[in-house]
Amino acid sequence: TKKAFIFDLDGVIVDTAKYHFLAWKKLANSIGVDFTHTQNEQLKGVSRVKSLEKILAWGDKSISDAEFTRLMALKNDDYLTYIDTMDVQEILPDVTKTLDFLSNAKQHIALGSASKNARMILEKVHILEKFHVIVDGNDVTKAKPDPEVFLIAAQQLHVAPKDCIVFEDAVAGIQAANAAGMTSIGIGDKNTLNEADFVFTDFTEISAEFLNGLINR
Ligand code: B16
Ligand code: MG
Repeated sequence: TKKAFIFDLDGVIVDTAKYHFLAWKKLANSIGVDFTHTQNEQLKGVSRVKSLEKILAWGDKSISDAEFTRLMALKNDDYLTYIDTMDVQEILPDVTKTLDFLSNAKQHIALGSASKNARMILEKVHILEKFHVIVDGNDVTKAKPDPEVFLIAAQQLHVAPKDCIVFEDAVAGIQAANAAGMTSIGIGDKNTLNEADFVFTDFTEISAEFLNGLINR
């Protein structure tokens, strides 16, 4: 049967974490809160609202709802100035090759991201049309590790969760894929992503034989 391959965006297709870092750091510093690379790592796969909540907690700050909304908008406006500079060169190694391989093998291809800017980013790097279904931060009520984002993708493609394969760089994303009953493939560090069914450093390590094995399972 035809399988569905669901890709996370940040950390899998492109490295937008570096832009999130710059925008969160500027925002945190503007309210007198420190922001480090280690903290940025902890925001991977985490929604925008949850990210600001964490930053405020780290800085021991409490603010009004109106201020919270204002800071969220400020961060996103700044983040979008970086996104605006993105082009095809920002696609991570062998991602396009993998998408094309799966497309030639007549498999379903979906995006499952926490980002509300996902469509815009895919457009900027010119791969929007490679996705049959896009589920992002605008479509979900429950963030990863809840499986909602991946289950909606499966449902829209009419593919059973057991026939879905998820590529994820965040621990919460691997947990979401596992909770959905899907095959989870970690992209990144083996120790960090040890809950995944398979882990690869990046797509250059994923062979055609491996992908065919998943397709024909
Ligand atoms: P936005 P993913 C996630 O993308 C990022 O990893 C995370 O750092 C970010 O806070 C989240 O998207 C929300 O992004 O502010 O653009 O809505 O890894 O799920 O593709
Ligand atoms: Mg990610």
